[in-house]
Amino acid sequence: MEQTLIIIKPDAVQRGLIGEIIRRFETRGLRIVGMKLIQVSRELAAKHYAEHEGKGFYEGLLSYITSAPVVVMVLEGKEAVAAARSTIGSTKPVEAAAGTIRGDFGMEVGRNLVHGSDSVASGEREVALFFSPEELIDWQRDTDRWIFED
Ligand code: ABT
Ligand code: MG
Repeated sequence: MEQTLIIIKPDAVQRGLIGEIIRRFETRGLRIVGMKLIQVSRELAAKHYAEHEGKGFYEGLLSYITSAPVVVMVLEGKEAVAAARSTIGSTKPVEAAAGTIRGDFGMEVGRNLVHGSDSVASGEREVALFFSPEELIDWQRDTDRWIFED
């Protein structure tokens, strides 16, 4: 089953939006298979954002993501990556559609509240970076047949 890594970033945690953000993914129909509150180290942040190393915003990105605790979650479901990205909204919050997390709560790209993996391959890489296999729970949710056709 497809998995995506979600990070509820420091600004969202500081602003008391953890519950609101989890609620949106839960009600969308994605199943939570892993979840924890962590302080991201510089080493982990550098691995997660390796593709942006050398870019102008890289240092700011690392200091932002390491500045306060974050909630990391693994969400599972058919097309979980695309579903999570559409719930999150565009990278630039001012361009994000109303009704998305960034469109409803964000103003700046450097304070964009939440991360979701951008492809199935990124999802696999990022889940393995943040979670050990024992931290992920393979469980059956009774409502799944009312959310997914098969
Ligand atoms: P993430 O979910 O954080 O990966 O954001 P998203 O995938 O929507 O956007 P990408 B392109 O992956 O950007 C990663 C982070 O880098 C920041 N950024 C990006 C800038 O500050 N300036 C830029 O010009 C670009 C392209 C925003 C993203 N996250 N944060 N914070
Ligand atoms: Mg990204």
